[in-house]
Amino acid sequence: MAPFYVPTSLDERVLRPETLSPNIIKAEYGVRGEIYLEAQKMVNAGKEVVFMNVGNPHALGQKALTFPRQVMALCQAPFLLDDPNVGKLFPRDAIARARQLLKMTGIGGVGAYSDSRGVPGVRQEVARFIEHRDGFPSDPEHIYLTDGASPAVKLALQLLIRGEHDGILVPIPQYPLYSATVQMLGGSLVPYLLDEKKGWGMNIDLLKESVLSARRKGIMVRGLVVINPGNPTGQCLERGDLEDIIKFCIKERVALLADEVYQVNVYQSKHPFVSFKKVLCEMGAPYSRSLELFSFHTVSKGFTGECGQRGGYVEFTNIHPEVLEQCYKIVSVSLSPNVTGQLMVGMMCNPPQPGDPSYKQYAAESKEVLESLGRKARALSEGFNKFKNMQCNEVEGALYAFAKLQLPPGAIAAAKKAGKAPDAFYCLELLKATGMSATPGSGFGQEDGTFHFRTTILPEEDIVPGLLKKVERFNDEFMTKYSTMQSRM
Ligand code: DCS
Repeated sequence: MAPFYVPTSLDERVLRPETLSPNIIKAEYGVRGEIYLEAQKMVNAGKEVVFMNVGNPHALGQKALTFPRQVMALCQAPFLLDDPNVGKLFPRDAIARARQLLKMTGIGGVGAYSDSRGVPGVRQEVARFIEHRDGFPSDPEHIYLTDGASPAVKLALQLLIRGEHDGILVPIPQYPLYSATVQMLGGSLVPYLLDEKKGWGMNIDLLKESVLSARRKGIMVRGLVVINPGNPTGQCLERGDLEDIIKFCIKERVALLADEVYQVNVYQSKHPFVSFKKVLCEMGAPYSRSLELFSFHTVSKGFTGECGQRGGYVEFTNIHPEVLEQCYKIVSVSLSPNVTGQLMVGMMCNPPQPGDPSYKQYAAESKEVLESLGRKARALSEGFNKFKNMQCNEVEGALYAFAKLQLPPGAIAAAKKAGKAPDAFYCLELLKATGMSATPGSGFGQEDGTFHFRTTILPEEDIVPGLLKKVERFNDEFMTKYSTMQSRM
């Protein structure tokens, strides 16, 4: 007999769903939820699935830009730099950049922990990029490099949330990183609605109402999340909106979390991307000294699309110096962001310049990626708008089409019977019929009584027309089936 008690059933495990923190159980992440798991099962059963639920560019065929990968290859294998043939295999500027980056990382190269805030030289490259983009100074001391934008968002939320009485204003619909992280940190989500009829624009009056209603419940609103360009909604905010948001934050004493990870993914010229930092600086004092701003960016999107490399950054503006010290302490607990991701950030911020040997190829590759995304954005939204009971706002930016479904009561009843949200029911049927894995609007939050689904615009261009045809056929059949059911009910 064992000298200690051996548990015999799962009910005796230390860790069971009912013994976990309720904040873990309550957190939801619909982008990889039920539909995604079903899609995985279909793949395992040998069926063809197009994963349109995640904005994961390379997984859907977007090619890595040549220059950053050449530099990365040399940084990973620095002995190649001593090879007499290196000049035949790599362009001069890639070799020079690899040497420069390896100098920045020091003797340990990509194999050593870096400073917990990131490699100082790369933080300088980020600061120079921001200065060039916005036309205002940026201090590398106020930039932290992170493993993609996600940990940077988490860091800002950790600073803001002390408990359930601290609230964060999050757009509805939103990218569920926000709702899930607020939940996991034990804070309160304070939703504010985006206006679908106005191209998913922000309405400051609705924002104020949300703050007032939260305060009535004893919640102290400490942060506002704005995703621009929007995920899942695809809108690009106008400059005037940004000014209003900045004034609102200062007046209501909330910090602003500016999620600008899609700043390069803009497909029209009516609403070009402009950063919150730039607008804030242009508004001048006292605004420019008042707003507490966190700005996020990543290598996962844009024409780099390097999600797997996990590189991102946060720029802190007007954050109390002692809070920054606490931030440094917090990131130090995780030792170091991954170093290759940091180098990717450096190359995103400091690409080849005109006259450099790699410039032409870099410019051609990035232009091709963006133009193709623009064509796909238009094809999908225009296609969806032609389908029965479906409407989709223009995809002005980001990587997604977010279509509204007018579901017949018969479909809503069938979903209820199946124990599913109506748009999850639609997405599941869509997946089974077409192999297209989309994400239901319920995964992002939506106005009560409305239904949506999100697809990324990333699939390779030549499969888009075929995909649209399949969706149209499925959608027609679905809507007809459940409209007739409704009349028989
Ligand atoms: N912010 C927004 C608005 C995002 O859409 C994403 C990722 C992130 C932050 C975090 O990205 P990284 O951590 O990779 O920098 N977008 C997810 C999505 O909606 N589909 O795929 C990933």
